[in-house]
Amino acid sequence: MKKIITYGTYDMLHIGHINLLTRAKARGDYLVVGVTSDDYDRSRGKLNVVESQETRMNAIRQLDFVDEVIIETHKSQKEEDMVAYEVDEFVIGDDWVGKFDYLNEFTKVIYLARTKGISSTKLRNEKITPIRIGIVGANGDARRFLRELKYVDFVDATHIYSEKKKRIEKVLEKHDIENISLDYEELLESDVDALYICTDMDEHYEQIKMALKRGKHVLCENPLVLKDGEAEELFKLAKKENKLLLMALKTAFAPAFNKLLEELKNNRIGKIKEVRSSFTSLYGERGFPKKYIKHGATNLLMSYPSLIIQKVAGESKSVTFFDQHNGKYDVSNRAITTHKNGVIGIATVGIGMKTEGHAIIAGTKGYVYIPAPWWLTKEFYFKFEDEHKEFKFEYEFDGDGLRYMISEFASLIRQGKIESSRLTIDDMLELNGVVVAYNRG
Ligand code: C2G
Repeated sequence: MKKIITYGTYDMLHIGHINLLTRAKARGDYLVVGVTSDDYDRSRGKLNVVESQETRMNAIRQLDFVDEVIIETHKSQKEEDMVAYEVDEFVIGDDWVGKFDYLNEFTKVIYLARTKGISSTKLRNEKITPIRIGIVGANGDARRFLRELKYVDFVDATHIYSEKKKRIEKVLEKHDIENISLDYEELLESDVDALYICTDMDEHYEQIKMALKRGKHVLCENPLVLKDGEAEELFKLAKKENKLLLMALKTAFAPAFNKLLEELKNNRIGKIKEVRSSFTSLYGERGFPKKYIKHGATNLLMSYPSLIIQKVAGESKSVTFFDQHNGKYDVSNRAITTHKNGVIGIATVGIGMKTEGHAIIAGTKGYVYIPAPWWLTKEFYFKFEDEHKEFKFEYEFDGDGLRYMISEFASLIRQGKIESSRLTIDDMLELNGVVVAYNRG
């Protein structure tokens, strides 16, 4: 039996894909098709894929001449698959000529002519209506968001709102935004589909509530809200309105971070016992305004270390804080959480204390080490008692990483989903809950 393998994203499956797949099948008896995972596509810079990995895989499964559909999650997988599936030929379109010659070591590499005049990009350009986003707040976060937005197609910042006109003007120096509003109501009246909220954290609760009530999807900077019950109320409202409410926590959507979570499932470090992570930033030295700094280390930073603890350890049972206060706000804090599965979480934050920003996940057989800054996850190491067994994963983390988050936000909206599997509503309630528990005192 002659086995053929080919790979692709197959976004908006079209005649070009079908032609390639039928010709691939005709070269042998058994056709294996590798469909790229969403994270793998994001890690290789394909941020504009419209359909989810499940939709794309299902479309390929419907083709009766395809014998097996697998998921492609990382760059070196092709070599591994050639051996695992005992492949006779690797087939791919000639837009890749030369790029896969290295696979000749494992199997025969065939480049087939692409079908002219059709592509997923062309279909997307014809069929996709861009999502219109309103920026709420005109500060450094807004500028960073707009810089990264350029890397994601079909999402346009069409409006910006701030009460301070001067601040809007500063944003407009570098970014073209058609409509400006000095009044939040006016923005909500407009035809934007979604809002990116990056105002002072005290304003989030009201702004999110108003936006959801007016039928807007919301991406909001962390922490989402500060007081008991607010997050629960807002997620309930989002569900009622069938709108997406997502916390802007970029790490949750980074390809390497998601790969790390996937790798942890294979039990290589044994049973996980402890997750330790920190995030410190001397905002005073970095010139941030006093108004911002006064929120304290926990409000400003705790969502990040809580994220990795939540994703690895799950639901918590208790939280104890060890904070250091200067009389006005907490300059540092350590939150120790116990979790239902027995894991201990140790999250350290500081704005008046500096420490290494790494994360460690400790298990009974070994540990994972993510070097600083772990929240811009690029690489991570599996380490063991026997240091020779150590191995490393390496990924790209482009720009500020917001592009991965924006891409996820847009693709969820397009798919009509109101929850992300990478940052679920339960995840957000748990990690916002740590901030709320501290504020409660
Ligand atoms: N294709 C084609 N004709 C077109 C468009 C695409 O023959 N008009 C082929 C591509 O050459 C590729 C396959 O269809 O062999 C899937 O294309 P994409 O979905 O664009 O996937 P791609 O990014 O090329 O994936 O691991 C992933 C692969 O390396 C390539």
